[in-house]
Amino acid sequence: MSTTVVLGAQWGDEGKGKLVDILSADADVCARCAGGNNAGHTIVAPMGPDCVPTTFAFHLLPSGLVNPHTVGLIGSGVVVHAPSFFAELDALEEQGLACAGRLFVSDRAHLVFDFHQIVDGLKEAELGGKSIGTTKRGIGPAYSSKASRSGLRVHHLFDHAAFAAKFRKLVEGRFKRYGTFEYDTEGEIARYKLLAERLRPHVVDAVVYMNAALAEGKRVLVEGANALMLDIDYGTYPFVTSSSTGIGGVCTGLGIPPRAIGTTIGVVKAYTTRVGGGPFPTEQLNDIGVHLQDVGSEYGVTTGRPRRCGWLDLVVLRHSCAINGYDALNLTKLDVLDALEEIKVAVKYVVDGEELPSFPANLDILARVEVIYETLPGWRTSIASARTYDDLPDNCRTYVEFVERALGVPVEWIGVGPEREAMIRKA
Ligand code: 2SA
Ligand code: GDP
Ligand code: MG
Repeated sequence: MSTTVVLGAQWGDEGKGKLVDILSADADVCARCAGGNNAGHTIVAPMGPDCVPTTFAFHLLPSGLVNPHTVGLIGSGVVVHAPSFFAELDALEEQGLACAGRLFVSDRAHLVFDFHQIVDGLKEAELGGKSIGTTKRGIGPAYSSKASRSGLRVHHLFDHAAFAAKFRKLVEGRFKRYGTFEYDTEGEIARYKLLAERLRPHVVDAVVYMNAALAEGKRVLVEGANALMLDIDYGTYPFVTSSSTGIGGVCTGLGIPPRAIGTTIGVVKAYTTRVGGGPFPTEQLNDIGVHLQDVGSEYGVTTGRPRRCGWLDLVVLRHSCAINGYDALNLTKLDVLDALEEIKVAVKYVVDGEELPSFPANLDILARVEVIYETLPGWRTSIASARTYDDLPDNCRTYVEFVERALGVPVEWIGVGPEREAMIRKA
């Protein structure tokens, strides 16, 4: 099967971008299926004749574009903020990545407008102390427009009069709900006339595109955005994003049948982070949390917000494995644990003296769990230069194998640093 899927297994920022970059060396197409420019995927790749390590931050565009021969496709399940599309494209070109002729977007993808972003902020303000902690990129409001069947899609851009009428109605609806806010509706309509022409050469019927690619035997890499615990159905609702970030979103977001999917790789950070609000049972609001944040440079790629940090959580990961059915795992940022004397891993949740059989749907129950940990010895040495599994110290391999055994999924990739070459391939 020619399609490989990379999905975040926790609350995001596991290091998906780095694996996508490595795998796209062998991919003809790298496709995004869900989310929007809320994502932040970092890649550190050698650029130019001197191979200078260069950091790229992708938000809406597929990270596989770092490889000059890989085509990027933004699928129908993605929500697209057109000005951000071009801002990101221009920034990549400035960094020396020529993307002309190899970036496409589905005509069925929904559009995110600036008023969605304003509404995102207003909704968060309404929630006060119970806010989601969104990226304020308009993601939730854009998916709301889509689900309530009043959204505008990429193809709508190409009938300007109809687009303008629908756009005015959409903005009016938001004014009714949130009160009139400052927004230049007519100015936006005029701006989108120009954006439509700029976007036109990138627009494709992504169903036709993907199915032709599969029929021709092209190697397709699907880049998951956000992660399973932020999934609209299976995450810690309502502290989630508004798309299907798991394996189901791959088929709906790209218009491909399940049988087209070959390998699914789950990306698992060797500890856990979360950015934004919501429950986080293994969070460490202490020196350990601060240490993980400092050593792991845990700050949002899109918003710069500090990420909350804690121990690895096998209850979360079992839930994630059950839904996404990973064939293999990429354990990332193992090097961040280098200095720790001992490392804890959550193995079960107990409520009222009883072990919970699974990750609970009800956040009130989740708030009451006692987390039971197993403690493993640290390795107290740098693994940053390890390039084979045998280079890793014994205690480090014990940690990897503990995770493998607990989840019943092989760890095939191990990240030991941000750079492309800092990845061990475990046979
Ligand atoms: P939204 O904006 O509606 O999708 O926010 C809803 C929740 O989803 C979380 N979310 C994220 N979590 C981790 N990483 C994300 N991308 C950026 C990054 C985040 C950043 O790579 O660092 O820069 O802050 C991401 N995008 C959305 C969000 O925090 C809410 O909890
Ligand atoms: P993504 O959203 O899953 O693509 O991850 P992000 O890019 O938001 O965050 C992951 C961060 O960790 C980025 O700064 C990466 O460069 C970095 N990173 C990825 N893998 C590793 C690793 O194995 N070790 C270390 N130290 N950093 C890594
Ligand atoms: Mg990220």
